[in-house]
Amino acid sequence: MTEGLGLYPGYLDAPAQSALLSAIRHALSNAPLYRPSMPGSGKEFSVRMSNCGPLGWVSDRTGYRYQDHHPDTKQAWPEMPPALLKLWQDLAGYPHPPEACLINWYEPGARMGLHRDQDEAAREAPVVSISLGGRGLFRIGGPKRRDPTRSVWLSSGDVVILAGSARQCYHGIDRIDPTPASPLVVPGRLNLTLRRVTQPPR
Ligand code: MD6
Ligand code: FE
Repeated sequence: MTEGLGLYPGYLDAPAQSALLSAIRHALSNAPLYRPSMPGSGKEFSVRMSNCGPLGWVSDRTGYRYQDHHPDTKQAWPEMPPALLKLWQDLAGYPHPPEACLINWYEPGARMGLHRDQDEAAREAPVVSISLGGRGLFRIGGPKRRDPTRSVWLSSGDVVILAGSARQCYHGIDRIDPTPASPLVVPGRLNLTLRRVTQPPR
């Protein structure tokens, strides 16, 4: 067991998933998915990304960072849907609102290598993740890359929280089940991760 890992299978019911999908589609109509690239090599990610909220996580040749605008359109990120603020309030156990919602889109065949979320100054805040559509095989290990890992399929409506020591653990998505799953009509998976980025005022 990993201290601080919270798994909430089926946290969002079908109507809540559909409503959230509509809100995310609306955000993506203003802030289209783009294909980020790796710092240094410039190799493209297989996952496409966008964000909503005051800040968004981006990656390009020059590095990983949070910024307040879309890298292609240069427009401010769209507002965070109220349903996501509510979900964070209900689950995060953290007294300040999230500032970024990273939107990841996986086509079948896309994956996300083992990584740690480390670009946030508010390191004691959890990261809350919500899955929609096709299943994804989530793998989580320990604080060192070589630590043993375990895997769990994440389905539409599932929520994962990385808090406490789990917040520092390596994790990734090995593969996507190509079977189309509601509320999406196409094969693929959406994942939303809510983050507090800046240190709250004190
Ligand atoms: C994904 N998730 O589920 C990738 N990060 O597509 C993450 O990278 C992640 O699920 C931090 C906390 C929870 C996560
Ligand atoms: Fe992550």
